[in-house]
Amino acid sequence: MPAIKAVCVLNNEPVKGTIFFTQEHADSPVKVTGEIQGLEEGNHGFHIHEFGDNTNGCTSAGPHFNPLGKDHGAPSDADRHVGDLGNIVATANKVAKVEIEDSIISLTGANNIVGRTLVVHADPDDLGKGGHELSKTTGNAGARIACGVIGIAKA
Ligand SMILES: [Cu+2]
Ligand SMILES: [Zn+2]
Repeated sequence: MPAIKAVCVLNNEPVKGTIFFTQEHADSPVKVTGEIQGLEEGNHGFHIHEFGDNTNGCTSAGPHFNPLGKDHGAPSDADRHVGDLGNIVATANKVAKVEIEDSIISLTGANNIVGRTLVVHADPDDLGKGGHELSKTTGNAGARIACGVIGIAKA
């Protein structure tokens, strides 16, 4: 069977980019790759939110994709939302190169992220450890500055 592929285009002036998702088999990790431009230098929360709904902009995407009812956390934590992909890092030229491998998200089955929304935040995700009232739900990552629905890509 060929690899499963999905793609998300972000086009939210001034933040733009394309992110690719590839999974060799149903039980393989998902490789998340691509580049996002127009970001302030530093860390930016990077999550899959529950709904593929952008009717009212990124707000309509709802909370982090969390089918198991867990707390927000770091990608490496056992206690995390399925949608918790941590932070991406923009350099001084405002570009973040994304190269993540994650074993919790999937492109098939119960943790399937296809049809949901990828969100980039204004602020760093504190990975559940910031002690803020929002740390355990959103990582206190601030505004949703870019988002796009994840779709099926040509194999
Ligand atoms: Cu988010
Ligand atoms: Zn989360």
